[in-house]
Amino acid sequence: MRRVTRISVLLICVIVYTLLYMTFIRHQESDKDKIQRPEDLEVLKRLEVIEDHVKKIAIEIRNEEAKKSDLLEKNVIKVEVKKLYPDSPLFRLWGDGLSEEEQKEAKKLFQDYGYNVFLSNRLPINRSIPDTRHQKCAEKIYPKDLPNISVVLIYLNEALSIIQRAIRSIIDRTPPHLLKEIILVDDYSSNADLKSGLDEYINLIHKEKPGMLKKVRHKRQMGLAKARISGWEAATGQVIAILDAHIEVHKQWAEPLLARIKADRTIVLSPVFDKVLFDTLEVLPYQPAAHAFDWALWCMYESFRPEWYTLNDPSEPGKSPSVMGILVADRQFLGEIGVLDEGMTIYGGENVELGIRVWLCGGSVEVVPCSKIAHIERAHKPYSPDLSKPMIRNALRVAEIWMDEYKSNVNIAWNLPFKDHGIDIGDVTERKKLREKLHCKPFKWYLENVYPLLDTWEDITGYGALKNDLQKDLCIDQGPVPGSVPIVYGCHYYGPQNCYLNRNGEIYIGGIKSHKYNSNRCLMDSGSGSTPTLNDCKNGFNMQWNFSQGTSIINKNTNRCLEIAQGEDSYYYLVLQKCTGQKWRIQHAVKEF
Ligand SMILES: *[C@@H]1O[C@H](CO)[C@@H](O)[C@H](O)[C@H]1NC(C)=O
Ligand SMILES: *[C@@H]1O[C@H](CO)[C@@H](O)[C@H](O)[C@H]1NC(C)=O
Ligand SMILES: *[C@@H]1O[C@H](CO)[C@@H](O)[C@H](O)[C@H]1NC(C)=O
Ligand SMILES: [Mn+2]
Repeated sequence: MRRVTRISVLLICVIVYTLLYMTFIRHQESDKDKIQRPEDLEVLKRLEVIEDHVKKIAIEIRNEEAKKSDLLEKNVIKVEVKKLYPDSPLFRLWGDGLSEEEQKEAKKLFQDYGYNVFLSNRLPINRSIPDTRHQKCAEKIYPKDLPNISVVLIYLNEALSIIQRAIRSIIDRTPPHLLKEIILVDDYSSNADLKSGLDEYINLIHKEKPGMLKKVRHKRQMGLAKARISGWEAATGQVIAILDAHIEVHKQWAEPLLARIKADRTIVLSPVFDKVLFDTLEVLPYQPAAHAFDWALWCMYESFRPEWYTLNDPSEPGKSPSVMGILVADRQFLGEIGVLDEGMTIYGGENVELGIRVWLCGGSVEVVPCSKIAHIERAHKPYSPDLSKPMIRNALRVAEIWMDEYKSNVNIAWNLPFKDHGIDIGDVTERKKLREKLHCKPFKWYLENVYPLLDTWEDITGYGALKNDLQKDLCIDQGPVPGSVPIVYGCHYYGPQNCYLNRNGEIYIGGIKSHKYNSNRCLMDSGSGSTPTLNDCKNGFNMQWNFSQGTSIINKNTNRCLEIAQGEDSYYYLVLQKCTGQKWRIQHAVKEF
């Protein structure tokens, strides 16, 4: 490719990327560390392909330039080094020219940490990162007499150089008179270099800033929520920032946060994260967005409320339903409203709990666009490989304490029984007492005033697997994706077989969306042929069915029944036909319907 064409391809990629990204932040669901829902993975995958493409072209251009000058200098051609791990995500875009020994070392470190420690160890601890803020941010003037801040860094088996870089960036990019201390909370890491290596670094920093760093080490692993609480307990500044340790703060990150809290001590804040790629450690800017969640309590990005867009100033703070995990608050105010829920285990849910509690008990939550933090998105995480178990437990706990008559939406989202899910959520009496003591508002207020985009699911009457009495090991399934033909298939009870009934007589197949701006896929009788189809519930017709537990499923317009029939190949097929009296049952009934 000639250079000019290449650059135009690069430009087009960047534009497509931006467009996709804008769709993505509306629908995306991750906290930077949390798992994506399948529908978001699709967009994410597309984004990644384009991102890779852009990076490859950029690397090609760079390599060619480098090669040229190399050849001019030495007048020789370098011998190609064998790539030992062509399939490892670490070496997709990075690692050219490393010796076999170096590749082995890099691979080992990557397996241990989930990001490129080999490269991190070779980059300057005080590397500069691009200023990715909106241009208006640089023009803002903040008061001189801001409250001081304690910064808490939480970690579990983090690489030493990554923690050093976090510390260095905080010291270099926070005005010295505002930085009270940095508290390192170690949730029982086992890696050796964090022991003596970190202490040496602390001594080095203390020559320049005596007493700046404090270490809190857990004697056993206590999980994210408790680690954050330990940091809060150790802090003495007026404001506390609780951050991950795989971050670098950007220029002027603290001032906009401190100014906001000086103006109103009841606001809990989040900076905007930029993404640091786990392989090249390059910084990819993210646009500001609100932090929110679905009914499974997975985090996701969300648009701000309409008022924020009316302001037409992307540097202004925007109200947010919750935080993704990183949080900044008045230290005493955070204490008054109960810091974090100590009853949360391992990972997940604690950030949503905080968001709901702050809003219901007298405060509010904002995302501050002029405060930016670069955050490494790991390829894999240090806490348990399957996070859904602790996630379900913590989500049920949040529901029980805070969600009143809406609490069973969490059961619906995780396909648990409506009552008696049998999962131990720990003791919630203390947290319920706290809610009473603080005179917190009902959850309905939160849904109406803070997060009206969340669908209340009040019309759902049944959910789970939908089975025909004739073949109880077969379940209705959304069928091959993409596609719109539901099938019957051996029951496995995962997402594709999750069905939902609502009061209108609609039947969603293959999942339910948490947000009003998304629509579900409804079972439809097109009126001709014998094949049932799935269609957007907002666009279809013949989507209402007469069905209650243990009866036939009859289309209210065509009067045909949804039934199963055995084909010549002896497999069962899902068909629409004249009713023969087949009966269906759905796994969980919300109440008698
Ligand atoms: C990093 O630190 C070194 C040594 O103190 C210094 O010479 C250099 O200018 C610093 N680089 C940046 C980007 O601040
Ligand atoms: C920081 O804030 C604390 C708590 O208000 C105060 O006691 C202390 O004097 C402040 N420290 C500095 C260095 O300003
Ligand atoms: C639904 O079916 C039941 C019997 O199965 C019948 O009594 C009822 O009238 C039907 N309702 C509608 C709206 O078709
Ligand atoms: Mn993180």
